[in-house]
Amino acid sequence: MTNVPFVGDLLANSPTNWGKWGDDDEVGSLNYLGPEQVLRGVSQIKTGSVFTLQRLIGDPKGDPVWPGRSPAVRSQLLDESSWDNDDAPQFPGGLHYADDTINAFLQGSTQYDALGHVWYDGLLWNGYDARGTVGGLSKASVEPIAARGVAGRGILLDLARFRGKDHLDKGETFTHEDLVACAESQGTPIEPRDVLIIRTNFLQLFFEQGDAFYEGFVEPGLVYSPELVEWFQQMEIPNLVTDTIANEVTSDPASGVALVLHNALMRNLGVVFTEICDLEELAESCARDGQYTFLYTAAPLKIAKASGSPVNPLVIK
Ligand code: UVW
Repeated sequence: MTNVPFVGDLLANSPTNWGKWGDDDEVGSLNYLGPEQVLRGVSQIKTGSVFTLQRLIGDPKGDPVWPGRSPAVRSQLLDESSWDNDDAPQFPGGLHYADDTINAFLQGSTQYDALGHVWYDGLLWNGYDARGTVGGLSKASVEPIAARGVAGRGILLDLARFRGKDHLDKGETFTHEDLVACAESQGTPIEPRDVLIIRTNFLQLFFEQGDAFYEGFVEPGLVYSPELVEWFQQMEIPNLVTDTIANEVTSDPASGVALVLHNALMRNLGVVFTEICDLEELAESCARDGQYTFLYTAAPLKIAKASGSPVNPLVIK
């Protein structure tokens, strides 16, 4: 641990998009998704097939979450048994109904991260003061992302299939060059402003291994390099979507720094992160018909001051 550099030193010369969309901006690279990008996404629709990318909350087989977080707990407050006695609410005409609550980490299921979710050096996206996160994010919360919504051309990059595997392995890394090669092998190159949707199928191991899944927890994923950060900036990538818990290799193999890309891409470039997606049905469909691009849409929940929000992204092919 002592030899691990401070992330701010590692990223000292890393580019930022701070100020690019004004001093008040809170949605970062989503600004790249204007009306023409929405129409470019719509132009990919060929058959009208719809795919939802959210994982089930309350899956009987378990909910994969970042270590230290716990899955959502849903509680039933009212059901038919509530009327077995006289203490249930009574309504004229005999109405009965079900009510329930959910107690959940906002980052404990398929989710959008707010741009203010991570930081270093006391500054978050666009240079906002990290003290503004105390008691809730006063800047760069998920609320402005939820208010604008996300729509554009999405491209599935099936890294597991590209590498001829069922799923990527613990700590397995890939670069932007691998993403480009994967897209070429699928027959459709990545274009500027594409929403990148990366399939590793790593979470299959969560369902196969149970508790052992968390032993020596290191997810596979994109690995930091200055060239990768530059590529994301030049390609004007608005949104990085994956089927892993944290969208990148957990610990940078070269430096040991945790979640470097959260800072290099999210904090510095304003690339919005979407995590813990279920891409299996979409990937099967893409492999079957060879169509890897589509309309991608998502609307996280409007939660004031929140650092993230559950979401059920929608893909239409
Ligand atoms: C952390 O930032 C720790 O996790 P995530 O982005 O997966 O919510």
